[in-house]
Amino acid sequence: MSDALIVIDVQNDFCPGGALAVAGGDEIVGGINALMADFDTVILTQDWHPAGHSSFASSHDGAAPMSLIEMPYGLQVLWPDHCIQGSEGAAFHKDLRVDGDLIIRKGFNPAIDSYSAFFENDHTTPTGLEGYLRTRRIDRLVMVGLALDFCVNYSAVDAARLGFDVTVRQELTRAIDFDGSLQAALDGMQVAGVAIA
Ligand code: VGL
Ligand code: ZN
Repeated sequence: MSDALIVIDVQNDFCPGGALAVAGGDEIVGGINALMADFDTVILTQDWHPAGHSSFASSHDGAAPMSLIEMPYGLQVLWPDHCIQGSEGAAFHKDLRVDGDLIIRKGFNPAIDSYSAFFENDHTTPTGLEGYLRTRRIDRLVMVGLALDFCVNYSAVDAARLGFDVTVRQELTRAIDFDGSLQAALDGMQVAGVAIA
């Protein structure tokens, strides 16, 4: 059995100056690059939405960014347009090492958002990452990246539920921290059995 580093969404739109900027999002790049050297397997994820994605406030008449909407799969935050496929905002931070083993894209289904690297937000449509890890006999995961309270949180909780041993290295993450989302995420990860280091 072995381990993998999963680097979540270190993309321009989540860094200062981006469309959905996370404060200090760019500060973690150097530390993540250094940590990659400790892992045989490095996996990067990339938020990858088509224009007009249903998670964008601009796709819903009169909806303000950061408001909530009821979707068929549950409550969804409506975000500013971000990480549109092929755009500069969707590109990885320019200093991030991208010579990992696998890049997994998510959020490309127009009707369902996908915070987690494992399942879309309906919690059932898989991305395929679980199969990749299991067939490569990887059972321990370390997660870093953006944003701690959304995509890192959802990925870590899903991985723990699937039976992986999961550690989030909090100093190599940054949070959006919107409406109590950071504390809720920390509590939820703890309940799910995720180690926060
Ligand atoms: C993310 C909101 C919308 C993230 C992605 O990477 O945490 N957050 N899309
Ligand atoms: Zn997104």
